[in-house]
Amino acid sequence: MKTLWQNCHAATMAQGVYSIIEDAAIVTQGEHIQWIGPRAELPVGDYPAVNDLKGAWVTPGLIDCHTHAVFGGNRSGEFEQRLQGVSYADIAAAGGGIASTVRATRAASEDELFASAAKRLKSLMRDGVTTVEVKSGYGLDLPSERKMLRVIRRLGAELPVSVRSTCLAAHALPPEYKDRADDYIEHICAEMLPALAAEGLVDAVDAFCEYLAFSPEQVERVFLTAQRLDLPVKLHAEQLSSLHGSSLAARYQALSADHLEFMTEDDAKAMAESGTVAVLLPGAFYFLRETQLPPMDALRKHGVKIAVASDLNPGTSPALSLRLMLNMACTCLRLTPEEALAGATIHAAQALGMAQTHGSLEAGKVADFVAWHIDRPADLSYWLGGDLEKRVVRHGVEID
Ligand code: DI6
Ligand code: FE
Repeated sequence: MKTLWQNCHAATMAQGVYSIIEDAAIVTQGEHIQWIGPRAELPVGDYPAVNDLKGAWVTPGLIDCHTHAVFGGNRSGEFEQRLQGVSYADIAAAGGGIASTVRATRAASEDELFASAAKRLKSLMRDGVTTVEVKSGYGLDLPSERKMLRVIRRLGAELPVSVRSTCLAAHALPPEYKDRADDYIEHICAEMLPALAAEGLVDAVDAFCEYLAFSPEQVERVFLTAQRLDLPVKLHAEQLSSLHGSSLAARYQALSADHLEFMTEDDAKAMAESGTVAVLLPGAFYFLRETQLPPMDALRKHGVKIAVASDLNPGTSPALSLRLMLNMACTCLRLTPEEALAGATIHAAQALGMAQTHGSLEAGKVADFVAWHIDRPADLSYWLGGDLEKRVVRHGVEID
C-alpha cells in the first residue's frame, strides 16, 4: 500500500548531519520509503492514503544501540547505600553489584524477565525508539544466557520494535569460576557461544574489557571464536581505565567500541581506520559521577562515527529515556544536538551493522520514522525527558 506523508519538515540524517528538507513529503510503499524530497517535487501519481503531519519535524526512528534491558531484581537499594557513603567495591564484596543481578536473573523465569524488560522497552519506545539492541550477560552460564537471549528474541517478536541481540557472556566472572577467569573464557569459547549461535540467538558478540572484568588477551579469545562463528563483535572498552580494548576491537573490525572515557588518540585513529563506531554512554558517566571525558576532539579529528546510547542497566545506568541521554551527551560530553541526533539514528544503525537499511530517511530504507511536534530538531536533545507529542511510524505503519 502506497502512503503519502506530508505537511512536515524532515531532518533526514543522511551522511550523519541534519540534511534538512523543508516542506517535505515522504512516500512509503509497504515497509519501505519509496521517495522523500521537497513536496514541490513530489512525483505525480495516485496516493490512496494521505497523512497530514501538521507541520511536524520528521526524523528517523531513534535507535538505542546499547542496552542491558533484560535483568532480574533491582539495585535501587545499592544506590541508596552508595549515597550514604558505602563504596561500589564494598557493595560488591558483600555480594552486591553485578553478582546480585546475576543471582536474581538466574532465579527469574523467562516470563518474569520478559514482563519486566517489556516495560523498560516500552518506556524507551515512548521516546520514539524503533530499534533497540539488548545484551545478555547477567546469566553467565549456558542455560541462563540462553534464557536471556530467548527473552530478547521474544521482545522483538511481540513488541512493535526491532530488537538486536548481543551475547555478553564475557561480562563478569560467575561465582563458580572464582579465580579461574581463563577457564570461564574457555567455557564461553568452547561451549556457550557455539551453542547459542547455532540456536540462532546471537546477532553480535560483546565483552567487558576492564581491569575488574576481562583482559585484552581474554577478550581476543572471545573475538577469535566470534570470527569463527561469523558473528560481528563489539566491546565495552576504556570505561574505567586504558587497556586499549578499543584498538583491539578495531583490529577485529568491531561494529563498535563503547564507553571510551579513557581511550587515547591512537585508539581513535585505529577505530577510524576500521570504521568502528564510538558509542558514548552518558547515563553511566553521569550515574557513576565520572570526571574523565571521552576524547571528543580526537574522535572528531580522526572522523570516528559517534553514537549515543542508554546503556540501560540496573547498576550503572538505570536510564529509561534515550532523549534524556541525548541531553546528557550534549551537557556532560559536549556533543552538539546535531551530533547527538546522528548518534541515536544513523551512527547507532552503523553500530548495529544496520546502516544499509535503517538510521536515515532515504529512498529504499525501512520506513521507521517519528513526526515530532517540536520547533526545531535541537528540541530533541534540549528537553530533559518528558513525553513529547509525536506520531511514530514503524515499517510504514503508525503505532501508538
Ligand atoms: N559496564 C557497566 O558499567 C555495567 N556493565 C558494563 O559492562 C555494569 C553493569 C552492572 O553493574 O550491573
Ligand atoms: Fe553496557
